[in-house]
Amino acid sequence: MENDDDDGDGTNFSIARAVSAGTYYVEVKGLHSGVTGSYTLHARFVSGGGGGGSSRPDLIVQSPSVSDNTLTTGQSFTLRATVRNSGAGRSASTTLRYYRSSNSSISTSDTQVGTDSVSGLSASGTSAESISLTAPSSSGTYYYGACVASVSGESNANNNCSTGMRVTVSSSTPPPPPTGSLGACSVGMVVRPNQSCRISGGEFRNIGSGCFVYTPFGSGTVCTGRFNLNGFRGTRVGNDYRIDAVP
Ligand SMILES: [Ca+2]
Ligand SMILES: [Ca+2]
Repeated sequence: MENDDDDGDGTNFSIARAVSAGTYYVEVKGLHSGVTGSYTLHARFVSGGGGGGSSRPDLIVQSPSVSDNTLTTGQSFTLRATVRNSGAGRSASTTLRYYRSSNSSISTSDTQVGTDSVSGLSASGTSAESISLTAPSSSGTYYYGACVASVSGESNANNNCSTGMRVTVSSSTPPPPPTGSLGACSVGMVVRPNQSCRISGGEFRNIGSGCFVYTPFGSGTVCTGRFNLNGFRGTRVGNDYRIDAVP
């Protein structure tokens, strides 16, 4: 890799070489064959230097993930990513910026949603980062990722963003309407929006827009013209429900 006989002081040699991680050998030979003698070898290692081509840092952002990719508006979730120094030289401390994007490509022109500090990393060093975020207030499809700010001497500053993690955001379910209980359900009873009546095992509740929930069958919503739930029958009239039979 390098050959030298007199760059050092006096009759010494001197070699300075930027190297990547690995094992290297220094061989010492006398200038004239057949001449022997003792020698002392001094070696000094400087990590990071940043000057040589192969000892430069190269930060990348790997393994982005979200704690949940189906969210409701305003829901909290966690975005994680790992910053890795894939170069041969030590990287200085820097900043990780988190972004929300409308497409799967994450760049620094996307909407920034938070930052994190990243400490200096040795070659091949990694730093796991995370941030707690809140889903947007509008439903839709979004992508989340992060970009690490480039550091001094970085060999490639065009690979500093992660891929985007897809997240689907839907409207959060509105809170249940206030109770207007009519007492026990009975034949002929008309249950208007936001009213309910008691039935064995739970209640029948008109939640408006022609839909009801019937808790003995779980929390699902039913929107129908006529229903017959194990003998509990009714008919939709506009947005009201008339009870036709109670088992
Ligand atoms: Ca980089
Ligand atoms: Ca984008």
